[in-house]
Amino acid sequence: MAVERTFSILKPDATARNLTGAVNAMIEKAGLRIIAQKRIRMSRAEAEKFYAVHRERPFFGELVSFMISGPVVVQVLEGDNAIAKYRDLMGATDPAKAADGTIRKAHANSVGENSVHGSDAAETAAKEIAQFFSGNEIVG
Ligand code: FUP
Repeated sequence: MAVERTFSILKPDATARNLTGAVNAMIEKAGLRIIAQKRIRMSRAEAEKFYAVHRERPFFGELVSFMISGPVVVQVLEGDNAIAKYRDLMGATDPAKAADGTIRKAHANSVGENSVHGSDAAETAAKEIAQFFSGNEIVG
């Protein structure tokens, strides 16, 4: 299995409830290594750029407002098959549909306030990591 890197965000609903450590424990228990991490306040421009793929969707405005409503923790995760592994660990977008043992089942409030983001493919992972981290901030 290939060692991959993926981009993760602990969203404002997670930081507001002091869940950074609880989510990180689930990430590490799943065998993923947190090889870069910082707590930031996203600007509106950064959030709009990050979610540009969703700009025509009806929830875009609400999504951007939520992502800038409080601190987020941006991360780079590394491990075997990291992209799919983290998507599995996150669970379904809607926490009501998320499987037991997933981050969203355990912690998410709603489809919008769903605690975590994870890249969906290798190309998006590379692009998302590059938006928030420079090479010397990533220590594998
Ligand atoms: P996911 O890949 O599971 O994070 O989900 P999507 O890429 O489909 O959606 C990105 C974000 O848009 C979600 F995390 C939350 C938000 N969203 C909504 O607010 N409403 C929706 O109906 C779908 C997504």
